[in-house]
Order: sequence, then C-alpha cells, then structure tokens
Amino acid sequence: MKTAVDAVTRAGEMQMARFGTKVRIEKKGAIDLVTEVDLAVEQMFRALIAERHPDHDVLAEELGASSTGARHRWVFDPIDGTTNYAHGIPIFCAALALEIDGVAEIGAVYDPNRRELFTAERGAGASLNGQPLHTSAIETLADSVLVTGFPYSIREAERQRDLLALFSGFLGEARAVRRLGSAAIDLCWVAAGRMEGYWEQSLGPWDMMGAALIVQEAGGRVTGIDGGPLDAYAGHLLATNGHVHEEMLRVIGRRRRP
Ligand code: LIP
Repeated sequence: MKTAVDAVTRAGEMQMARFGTKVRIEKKGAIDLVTEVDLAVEQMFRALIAERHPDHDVLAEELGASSTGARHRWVFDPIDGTTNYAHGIPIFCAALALEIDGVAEIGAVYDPNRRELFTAERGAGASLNGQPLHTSAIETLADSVLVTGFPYSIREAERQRDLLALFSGFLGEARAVRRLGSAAIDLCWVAAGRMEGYWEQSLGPWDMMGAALIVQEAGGRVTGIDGGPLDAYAGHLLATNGHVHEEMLRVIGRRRRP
C-alpha cells in the first residue's frame, strides 16, 4: 500500500506541475489523446516498481505490459481523464490496482485537484484521506444521481445509438445523470456516497480495476454491465451503492443490445 500511495501521489504532483501549461499532445485515434505528461508519469511509475519490486509485472495504459508470469502485477493509468487534462478541465487522477494471482487486492486513486486520496485493501475497507468510506443509503433510482462515460468509438453510428439509448433510459428514471470524463473518479465518487451508480463500456482494466475495489470495500456492489461477475479485462461494469443495482440492471436489460 505504501508503494501504491507513493505512486499515485507522485503522479498527482507531476500532473499538477504541468496542468494548464502547453504540453505536447498526440492522437492515438480521432478523439483518443495522449500527452507528454501521461508518458512521463507512466515512466516514473515503471521506474518506481522496478526499484522497489523488480520481480513484479506492470500493465499500464500507454506503454503496455511486462509479462514474466509474476504473481504480482501492477495495473496503472497515469492520467485517467486525459481529455479533461489536455483541455484544462480539473477532473483527472492517477489510478492503480495491485493484482495478486489475478485478483485485485489493493486499489489507489489520487485526485490532485481536490487532494483526495482514495484507497482500499480487499477485506479491509476503503478510505478517503484516511477516513472510512461508505456508499450512500439512497434506495431508489428516482432519488439517485448517476454517472457514466463514453468510449472513444462513440462516433460509430450503431455504437452511438446503443450508448445514447442507455443514457436516455437512465435520464428518464434517475434524478440526474453526469458525465465527468474520468472513470476512476466516477467510481470513487460512488464509493464516497456522492453518487449512487456508474455504468460504462469499452474501458481499459487500468481505468476501473483499482477504483472498482474501492467501491466494493466501501460497501457498494460492482458487476459486469449485464449483472455477471466483474471482469476488469472485459471493459464493462455497473457499480452502485448496492441499493439501486437491481433497478439499474432492469433499465439496462430493457435498453441494451447484448
Ligand atoms: C477515460 C475514462 C472515461 C471514458 C473515456 C476514457 P482515459 O480514460 O476515464 O471514463 O469515458 O472515454 O476512456 O483515456 O482518460 O484514461
């Protein structure tokens, strides 16, 4: 956990040092960006793990995976919310998980704009800046604030129609729906009881793995978007305070094509 906290807080310092300045931006796709800060933060992270845990593997968003077959694997997103970061929108973070034998055992997310450090260890609860985290007690969708995100493939017509059908379905059922641009922050705000449910498809494991554990350890429920067991490598999930999970699955069942 010390390595996890050191990694995400150091990442946050590097993010803020260049935030709002002119940074080099490259396109991985039509609307999928990567900045020089994403790359620098990931290189810092890889050096930190190589120094402290040289026999561990790393999987991170920008530079891929080392695969030595180690039991321990760090899964890292150097900037979750890169589009926000590149446009000067202060909603981004660094997010990581530590997998042991394929199971996420530690999660850590640091939001440097609000100086909020979210952590969780499987079976030991979740915390925000050292204080226990709990999901909200709201029991109905009509009283809930939800949040989602859209994949970089959103411009594909068929995909867009399906995604907007789901979005409008929840608009008609919930108090409000938000789209913040950072999956890990979306998940941590569900864990903190600020929102009641989050769903998204086509994510990377680095976007969701650590923060999904934080929701679970804060008393929430996390499944695949179809209600099956969560698989962070399948790219889709539904995370809630537990109370509204079944109601959200019913809306998804009506609105989502398999
Ligand atoms: C982003 C996610 C966000 C999603 C974006 C993108 P990135 O991750 O955090 O929830 O809607 O499409 O995947 O690319 O900023 O690390």
